[in-house]
Amino acid sequence: MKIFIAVLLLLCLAIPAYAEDEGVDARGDIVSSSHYDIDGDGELERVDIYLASGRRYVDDTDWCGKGEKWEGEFHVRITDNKKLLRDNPEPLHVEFFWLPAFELRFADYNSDGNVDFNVTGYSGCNLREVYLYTIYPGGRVERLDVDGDILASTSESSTGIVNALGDGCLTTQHTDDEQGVVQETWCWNSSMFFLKDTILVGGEEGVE
Ligand SMILES: [Ca+2]
Ligand SMILES: [Ca+2]
Repeated sequence: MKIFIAVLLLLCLAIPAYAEDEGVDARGDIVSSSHYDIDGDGELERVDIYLASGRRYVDDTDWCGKGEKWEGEFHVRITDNKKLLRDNPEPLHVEFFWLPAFELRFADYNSDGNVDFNVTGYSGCNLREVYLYTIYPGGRVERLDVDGDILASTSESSTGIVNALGDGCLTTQHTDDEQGVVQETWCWNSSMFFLKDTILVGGEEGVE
């Protein structure tokens, strides 16, 4: 009888632990979770990037994109005090994100009053491509078009260092294998960003 009770107790203890593990698995689909007051009402909204379809796995094929990653279609969901504002159906333009999860950097890159963010996607062994998105006050997320490719160095995380200059222009830096560290200035012309200026800010010693 004592053994029976002991087994019963163990089972009771095991059930909540299992339920918690299930919860961890569900949260494992969230690639990025950040907070920002997107509508300027003084209350923070939550901005989640999640894997809408695809898989989380370890890519052990020998290439620069290997590692533990989420791969598939990523959506952006905005919630306000636990109420869903908008689950955006348009996927991000990124095929995969490496772990771990990350927080977004927010800024108004094109100075139109709506906050923006960026994510970076694989663009070869030494580079990431920076994708810019805007969030409208109701939660709609749209990509900000770019006439060309904005690049980031591989040392950056899944969100790149994009400096908003406050006049509709932004700067980014990346390492070019031949030139060294290159700084680019991109400016918004009311419909897309275009490359305004490129300067060399570091010699070949800056090459990663
Ligand atoms: Ca708000
Ligand atoms: Ca903006």
